[in-house]
Amino acid sequence: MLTLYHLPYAEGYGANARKIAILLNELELNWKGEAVPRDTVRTSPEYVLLHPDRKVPVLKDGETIVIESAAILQYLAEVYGSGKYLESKYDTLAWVSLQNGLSSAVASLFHAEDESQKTKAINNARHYLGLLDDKLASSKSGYILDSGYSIADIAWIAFVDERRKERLRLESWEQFPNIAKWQKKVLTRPAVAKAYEE
Ligand SMILES: N[C@@H](CCC(=O)N[C@@H](CS)C(=O)NCC(=O)O)C(=O)O
Repeated sequence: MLTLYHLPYAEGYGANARKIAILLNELELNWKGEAVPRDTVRTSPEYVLLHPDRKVPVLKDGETIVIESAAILQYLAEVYGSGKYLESKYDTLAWVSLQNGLSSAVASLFHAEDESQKTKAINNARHYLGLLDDKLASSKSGYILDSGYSIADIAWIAFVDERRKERLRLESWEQFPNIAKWQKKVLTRPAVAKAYEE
């Protein structure tokens, strides 16, 4: 049984934990979620032993603890998927890594203290969305990598949602037409839909 530590639903399940829930569902693994209150994540002396930067997600697999969403996605794809969803390995990992740019921009937006910092963060986030949109424009599979659906799609889809659309002051995802088309395709996958219900 695998355990995914995440923030409680009421505090926002969290895009990073959702990435892992999607992949656990895609791989049809036997797993359970364990909600950790934000206070515990931030202050408990035990939690810092799990994750030195006091973040979720954390995956527990028997005695093995894996932290950081990118590492967890790779771990699951390699250990339980025999490389499934990690076909063009280094290109896939590059796009998982590029997604961090969007995560950082969204985090700076959250912490922005004035309008100028907000604008800077929004422009930075849009820059990363632009990279994704351009990449999708030339995709042969309709997913990020020409080789097909991968953990890169999973990393990005978790951040392409209503909440972030509003924060980034986008009227619609159609402002990035290739992202909008890709979003519809990815959201129809049962494993993805299920991770939004959990
Ligand atoms: N680089 C980390 C980022 C994880 C992260 O930012 N998690 C947020 C929730 S999505 C968190 O743990 N926040 C704890 C807090 O707000 O104290 C990853 O990719 O896993």
